[in-house]
Amino acid sequence: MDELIITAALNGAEVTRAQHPALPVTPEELAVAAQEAAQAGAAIVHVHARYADGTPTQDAAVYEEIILKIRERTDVIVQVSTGGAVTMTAQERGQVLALKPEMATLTTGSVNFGRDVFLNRPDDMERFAHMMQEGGVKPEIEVFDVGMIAGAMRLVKAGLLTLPLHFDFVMGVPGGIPGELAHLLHLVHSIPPGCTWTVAGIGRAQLPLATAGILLGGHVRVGLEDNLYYSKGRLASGNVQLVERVARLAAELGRPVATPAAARAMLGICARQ
Ligand code: KMH
Ligand code: ZN
Repeated sequence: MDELIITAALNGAEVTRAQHPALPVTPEELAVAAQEAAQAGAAIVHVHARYADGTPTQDAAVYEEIILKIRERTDVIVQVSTGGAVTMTAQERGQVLALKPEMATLTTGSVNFGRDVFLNRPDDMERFAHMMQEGGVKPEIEVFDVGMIAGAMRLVKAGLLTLPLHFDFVMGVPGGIPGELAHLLHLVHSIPPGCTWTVAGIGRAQLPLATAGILLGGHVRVGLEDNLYYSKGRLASGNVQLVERVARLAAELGRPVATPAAARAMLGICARQ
């Protein structure tokens, strides 16, 4: 099996400081969090920009500051979000792609998201995919339900995405695919040969699905965006604790953890300055 790529989803757009006091929000906090996550074994950090008061934003200037500050500290892969927050328009969400980041998320379908709707119209997905293709940005296909794999394949057919793709199975969002092992197996068997995948279990699904991801030859995403708890009723101390647990599990299960350089090679990413 390939080395294990751990992604740390550091903050998300919807989680608040009130829910977790260690949530990184400012560019400086995100840079420190990225460095610590990388030291704990993360090869990728998935980041959402926020204004200083915690409000989510897709403002390219804020993302640029985050990326520059992370770059001063670590060579971890910085993956920005085109998903943004459920309250944002697609126009807002796409602003970050002007930076031509080395990696960005792309959700290939719409899904209920708790009491909200995470809307991804075909025109917007096509526009994001086109911008990523033009900018040499490696997409990570966010799959919140199984039909989104077919959504990605439509973009491949349209010439807007290129195989092999890298998928992230986000499992356990209320409204999306439940975080159960049987569903993970179905997702894994539904992607084309040669593609890579990672799994992000939401809430209590995080630990069992991370373990399954390690065993099945996939990769793993953990972090405060997806899960605030270390165990039932006990908040995680922060992103590092969640990353460290995956690195420990991987060591026990015989999967070495990938460095950022190894992850870039596996995913076909060219490092940016
Ligand atoms: N905040 C969610 C609505 C992504 O980063 O691309 C979307 C999300 C996915 O977090
Ligand atoms: Zn996200």
